Amino acid sequence: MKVAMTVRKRVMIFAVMFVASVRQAKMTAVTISFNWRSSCSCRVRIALNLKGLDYEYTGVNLVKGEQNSPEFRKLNPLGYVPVLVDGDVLLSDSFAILLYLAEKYPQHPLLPSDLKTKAINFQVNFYFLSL
Ligand SMILES: N[C@@H](CCC(=O)N[C@@H](CS)C(=O)NCC(=O)O)C(=O)O
Repeated sequence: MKVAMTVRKRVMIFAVMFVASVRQAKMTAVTISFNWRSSCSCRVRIALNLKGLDYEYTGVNLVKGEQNSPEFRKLNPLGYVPVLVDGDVLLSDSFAILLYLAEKYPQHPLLPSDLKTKAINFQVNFYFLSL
């Protein structure tokens, strides 16, 4: 019962953050290719919005298999969203993108400055990525 409540709470938090990120979407130099159902894509968009960065996004319809198109495979040969293009930087993998954004755009930090707390944050991230 306690576990079910925790999952429900996590889903609610995720839903609220997703709605907030969609509402704040703007146009700019940073481009992200994503799918609206992809949680990996959503967390990158949440980070872009938390940092107040303008960005342009391109939808990739995973159900229609657009991730397998030759055009998209040029961006990510593995065929996964999200993909971020920032100038001459082309990155895939949401965590790599988050770490890049954290360092390139230091405003509104995504990570705590305290090393111990930051390490715990990495631990939680890697744990969920390995599920
Ligand atoms: N480790 C990658 C995983 C990316 C990933 O699994 N993306 C899924 C959507 S959540 C995808 O693009 N799947 C393509 C497919 O299923 O063909 C990340 O964090 O970005």
